[in-house]
Amino acid sequence: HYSFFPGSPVWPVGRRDLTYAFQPENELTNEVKTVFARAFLRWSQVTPLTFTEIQTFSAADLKIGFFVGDHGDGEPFDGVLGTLAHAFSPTAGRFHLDGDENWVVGGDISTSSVASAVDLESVAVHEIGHLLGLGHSSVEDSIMFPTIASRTRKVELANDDVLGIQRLY
Ligand code: TQI
Ligand code: ZN
Ligand code: ZN
Repeated sequence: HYSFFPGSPVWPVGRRDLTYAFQPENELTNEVKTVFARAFLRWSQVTPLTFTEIQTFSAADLKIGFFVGDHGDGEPFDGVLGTLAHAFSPTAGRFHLDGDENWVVGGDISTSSVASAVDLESVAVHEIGHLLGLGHSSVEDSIMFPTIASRTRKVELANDDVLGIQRLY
């Protein structure tokens, strides 16, 4: 079953057309940015929320960046595997990914020869759930289940994810 953060924080009415931006120093390719756009779309399809990329990082509601090791927020990344990414509850909007992971952006991760490959879209869909106010779920098929099998792609919202987000929004 789905869960919320303590106190069930959400993006308030009046802040439901959300903007996002990428840390400019990361210089991400359009292919990578498209993965995030697809991940946002999955949540916008089942909520009244919209997500629009803007170029002014400081002005964005949701701030996305790849970082390595200690990056100044008290939750350092740890190299390959372990922590892959973290995102904070509403309305913090910070979404950080571990730049040391072997991120898979396109192609079939199940046939990747890299044992530590991690599917970027799967992690993005999960972390956006956190950004919007979902905690972890006990339903194994759900996006918000706290573990994912290695070299697995899981990007489709389960019923449990939809029920949870529609209770919040
Ligand atoms: N990062 C953890 C996560 O996002 C960080 C975390 C632990 C957390 N407890 C939390 C974030 C409570 C918010 C609230 O769950 S992770 C997965 C999964 C991670 C793990 O790097 O371990 C995914 C990130 F589910 F696959 F294990 C993304 Cl999809
Ligand atoms: Zn961080
Ligand atoms: Zn999580």
